[in-house]
Amino acid sequence: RKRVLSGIQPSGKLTLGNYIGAMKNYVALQEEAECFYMIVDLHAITVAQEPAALREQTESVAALFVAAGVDPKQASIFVQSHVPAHAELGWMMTTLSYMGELERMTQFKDKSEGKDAVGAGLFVYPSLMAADILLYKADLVPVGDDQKQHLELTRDLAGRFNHRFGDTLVVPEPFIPKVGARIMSLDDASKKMSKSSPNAGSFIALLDSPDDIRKKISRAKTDLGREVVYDPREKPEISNLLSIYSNCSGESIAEIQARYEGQGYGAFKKDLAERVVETLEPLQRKYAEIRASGAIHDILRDGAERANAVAEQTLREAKEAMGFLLPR
Ligand code: AQP
Repeated sequence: RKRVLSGIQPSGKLTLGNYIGAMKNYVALQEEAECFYMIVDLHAITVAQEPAALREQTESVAALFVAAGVDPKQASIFVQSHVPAHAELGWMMTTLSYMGELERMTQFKDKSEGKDAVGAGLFVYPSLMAADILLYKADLVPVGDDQKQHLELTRDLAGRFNHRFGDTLVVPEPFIPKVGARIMSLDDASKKMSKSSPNAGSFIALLDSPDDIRKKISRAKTDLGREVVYDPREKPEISNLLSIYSNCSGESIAEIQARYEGQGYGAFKKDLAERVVETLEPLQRKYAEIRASGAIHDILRDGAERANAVAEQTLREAKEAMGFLLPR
């Protein structure tokens, strides 16, 4: 069986972008592969987090995984800081990373732009992400398009490690959805939809109420003209809304385009809002049930146990290969 690893930061309210770009594939992969899905709190603190909010969001993201259809019996759901091997191999990967390659990461450039105090954690984020993946010897990593560059670095680091210390780590492949790999912001289609955006109108949170969803979509920016056509270069805003529609309804972009021919943006947006509401309603219902049941702690304990078993083994192999004296 192939092994799959992916993670999401508890750094805000999960968005429709996280769902379409990553979580939908979590569910699709769990039957055929051995899956590890984690809530990456060590990554979240690369940007300042309020402690109470971090704790609440960590639990909330875990419950959202289950609500979205991840089955904790089939897949291991766990919190990154519950598996100490991440921090350890993360440090080892940091020592193998070059400043130059980390400086080229667009996420670092975006998140540090215009700030005068930039945390070092933000800079070495990709080294920790490499450790996350390599600990599980993952074959596949389901992520949105924005993580492609980090995954490329993970592949380079695994190759570098194996070259210097002998074959130890598995070089992973990205698993990126065809439509919706990059859901854009509702107020600016040149930026990805992001949970840490200061403008709540720019994203749809998975737990937004139906009315909020309707409001946000009706206010979403549109391009000049009135034709609903998919053309990311000339009509980036409408194209983004079309790919959200297609992901929620399961129809092809061509089918949707044909339906709204000659109808203008208004009718399209109104229906799109309903498609999003219909997609999120069952998830929200299940989320409320899980939170009320208190089952999440057992799920996370179980997940961490399975994750630790695999991660500790790889860490031991990596330490041995690098020349660490293992305790006897
Ligand atoms: N807009 C998006 N479209 C498609 N996929 C997306 N992902 C994130 N945004 C989109 C995918 O979701 C997974 C989890 O991402 P993350 O929590 O590690 O953080 P991120 O990629 O940095 O996402 P955010 O929402 O923008 O978080 P913040 O604002 O906290 O940095 C990844 O697989 C990602 O590809």
